Amino acid sequence: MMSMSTRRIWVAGHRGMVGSAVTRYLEARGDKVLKADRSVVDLRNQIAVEVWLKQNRPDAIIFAAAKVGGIYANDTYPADFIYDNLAIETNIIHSAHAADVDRLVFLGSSCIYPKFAPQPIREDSLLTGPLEPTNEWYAIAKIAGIKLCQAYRKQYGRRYISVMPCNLYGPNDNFDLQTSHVLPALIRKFHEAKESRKPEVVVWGTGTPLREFLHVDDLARGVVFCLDNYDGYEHINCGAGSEITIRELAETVQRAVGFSGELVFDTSKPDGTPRKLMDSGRIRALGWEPEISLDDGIAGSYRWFLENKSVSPA
Ligand code: GFB
Repeated sequence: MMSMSTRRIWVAGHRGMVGSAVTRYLEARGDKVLKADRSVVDLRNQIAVEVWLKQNRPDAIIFAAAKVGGIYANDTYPADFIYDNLAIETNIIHSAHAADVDRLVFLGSSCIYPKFAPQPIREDSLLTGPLEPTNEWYAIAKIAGIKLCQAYRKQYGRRYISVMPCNLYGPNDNFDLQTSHVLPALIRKFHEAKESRKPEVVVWGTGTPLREFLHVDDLARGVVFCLDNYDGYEHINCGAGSEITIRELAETVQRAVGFSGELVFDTSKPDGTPRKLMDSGRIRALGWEPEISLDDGIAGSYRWFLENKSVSPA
């Protein structure tokens, strides 16, 4: 294990929801976080990434940079999701090796697993069946990221690992109604309906899909925990361990926001995968577990939205 006080860690994607949570956590522990703004390094540009990494030579990389979005964004911009993510992954992982960075934690998503994988989904379900069509472009890119880490481990002995989170939420989430994930979208919809005294809020799909939600601060602890304690070839799941239907989630957000109108389900919108609860037994056996309940996390996210909504896109 590296010395805690002297580590210089590059958090790629430090402005995003995951990267900013990891940065907060590392800095609170006394680690030195290296940051590269988009204006300095476009992560899709191979030369820019290679030059920056050779100049800065971090002790480790937390790879939280990605093109991300909810079900509509994934389904509508497949080229952006597959191209941007593949480019960012090949550039960072290859350049990390070229700059002799020996430790890297790549972050994926539970959508890498087959649409109808046995639940709860174990790590060895990867590549055992067809993917969910609304996000297969993103999923294929994330599977490629796992395989890149494994390839550089197999060929060069690099200690590159991959962590798969479930659906995430928290500070710095994207609250744009077209491109966001369900939880921030619902916070915004219920808040705006309450403010303008609308009689109803529209929830996409049937409300029956099940999702597993983890607060991003719990994930940040999990990622750094894996940096310090996990060095396996196989990726490792990091989830909350419980699931909730979209209808139950909508009712929970409704209560947190204090909206008294009706829920209307727009079944012309896709449901996506019916269920994706991960088996996080391996990371729990190593010693990590989530600490933030969904109720507390949603209340905190609503507060964050109220304090920051002027900077969120309409
Ligand atoms: O969070 P979400 O966009 O992503 O949608 P996925 C989850 C579920 O919530 C779907 C429903 O069944 C949506 O139809 N939903 C209801 C809504 N109302 C809304 C709404 O207002 N906005 C949104 N966005 N959804 C994503 C993948 O899948 O999950 C990504 O596309 C990634 O690749 C991410 O894996 C974690 O859970 O369906």
